[in-house]
Amino acid sequence: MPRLKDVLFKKIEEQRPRVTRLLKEFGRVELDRVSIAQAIGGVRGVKCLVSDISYLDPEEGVRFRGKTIAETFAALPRVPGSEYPFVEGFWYFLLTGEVPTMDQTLQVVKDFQARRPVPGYVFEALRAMPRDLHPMAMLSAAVVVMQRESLFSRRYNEGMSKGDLWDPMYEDSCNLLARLPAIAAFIYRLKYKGDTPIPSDPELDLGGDFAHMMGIAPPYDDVARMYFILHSDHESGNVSTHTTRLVASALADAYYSFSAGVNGLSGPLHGLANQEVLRWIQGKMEKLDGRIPTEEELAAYLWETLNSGQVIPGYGHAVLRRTDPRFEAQMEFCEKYLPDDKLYRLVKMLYKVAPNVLREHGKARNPWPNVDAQSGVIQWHYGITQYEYYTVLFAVGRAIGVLANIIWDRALGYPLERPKSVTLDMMEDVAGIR
Ligand code: AMX
Repeated sequence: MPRLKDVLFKKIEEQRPRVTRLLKEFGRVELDRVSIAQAIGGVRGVKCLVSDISYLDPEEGVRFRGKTIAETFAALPRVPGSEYPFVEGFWYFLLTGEVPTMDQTLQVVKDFQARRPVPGYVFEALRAMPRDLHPMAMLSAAVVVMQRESLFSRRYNEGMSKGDLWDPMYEDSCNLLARLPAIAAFIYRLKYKGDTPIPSDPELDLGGDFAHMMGIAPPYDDVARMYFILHSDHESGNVSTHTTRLVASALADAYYSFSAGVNGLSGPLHGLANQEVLRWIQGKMEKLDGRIPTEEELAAYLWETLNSGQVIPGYGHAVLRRTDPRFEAQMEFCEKYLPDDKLYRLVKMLYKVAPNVLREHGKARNPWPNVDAQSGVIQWHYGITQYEYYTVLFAVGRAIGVLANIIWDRALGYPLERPKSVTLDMMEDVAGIR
C-alpha cells in the first residue's frame, strides 16, 4: 500500500503542469479588479489567493476538497464505536483530495503516533511562563520554541532545490500536527489543573488521545474529532490561514509560520470570538442571577451591546451570507448530546432573536451565526469552563488546514507574497479629486 507521502507526490506531479500552463499561457488573463473601497476595506472579496484545500461559497458555506461538511463526515472512515471520522483520515483527504480507505487511514494514524513525542524542552519552556499568560500566547510560544526541530530550515540551510521544498515542509507539518494535541492538553492541565499532565496513550487516534490527555471521558473524543475537522480550513483569506501562508511564502518553516497564524487567530474578530460569546452570554445570566432570560430581555441585551459600540460575538462573517454550516454541525451535536443544557438553550434563543436585531440595526451584512456562536457551549458542557482556552482548540483544528496549504504552496512553487501598496494621495489622484 503506497504511503500518504507517495500518493501526495503523485498528486503534486499531476498539478504542477496545470500551474505552469496557467502562468505561461494565461498569466495575463484578469481574475478580478480592485476598487478603492476594497483597498481601504481589508481587500474584501478580491480574488487574488489560490488554494485547492477548501473553498467558501457565501451562500452555501465551506467545501473541503469539493465536499460539504456533511459529505465529508459521511465519506471518511470512522473511528470504531465513534460517530465522527479519524482526524488523520481527514488530513489524508485534505492533502490529496482522495477519500482514504480504512487501511490508508490507519497507516496515517500509526505514522502520527510515531511522530507524537514532544521534546521535553517545550514543556519546560511552558512551565517557565507565568501561569496567567493567555493560553494562545503559550501555544504560539511553544510552537515557535519547537522550531529547533525544523527539518525544512536544516535542509534549506544545507542547500536544496526549490522543487524539493515540499518534502521537509511535509515532514515538519506532520510532526507539528501530531504533537499539537499534547501541547494543547499540557497547557490546559498546567494552567487549570495544577500542573497535572496526562501522558499520551500511544494506542489512540489523534482525537481520542487529545480527550484522554485532557482527562475528559467520551463522547469528548468525538467532540475533539468533530471540532478539529470543523475548524480546519475556511478557504485562504481569513487571518490565520492567510498569515500562515504569507509567512511561509518567505520560506519560513512550518513552526514559524503556524505560530504567526496562531497569533492572528487570537484576535477577537477572528478565533477569540468563541471565548467572547460565552463571556457575553454568561454576563447576561449573571445579571439575572442565573435565570434564563426571556426573548425580550435577550433582545434588550443585544441592543445594549450594540448601542455601546460593541459587536455581537459569534454573529456576522466577512464572506458568508447565511448561517454557518459549521454552526449547524455543532447544533446537531448539541441536539443529540446536550439538548437540555442551560447554555445551549440560551444559544438557541439567541439564534432566534439576534438575526432580527442585527437586521434592524442595519450594519452587519450577515446577521447569521458563525462557527463561534456555540462552540464554547459544547466545551463548557464537558467541563472546560475556562473560556480563554477555547481558541487554543480552534488553533489545533486550524493547523490541519493551514499546514496542508503550506505543503502545497511549496509543492507548486508559489512565490513570496508581495502585494503593492498605494498612498491616499494616489487614490485621490485616481478618483480625480486632487
Ligand atoms: N455585531 C455588530 N456589528 C457587526 C457585527 C456583529 N456581529 N458583524 C458586523 N458588524 C458591523 C461591522 O462592525 C461593520 O461596522 P462598521 O461599518 O461600523 O465598521 C459593519 O457591520 C459591516 O461589517 P460586515 O461587512 O458585515 O462584516 P466584516 O467583514 O467587516 O466583519 C466580522 C466580519 C466577523 C469581523 C464581523 O461580523 C464581527 O465583528 N463579528 C463578531 C465577531 C465574530 O463573531 N468573529 C468571528 C468570525 C468567525 C471567525 O473568524 N472565527
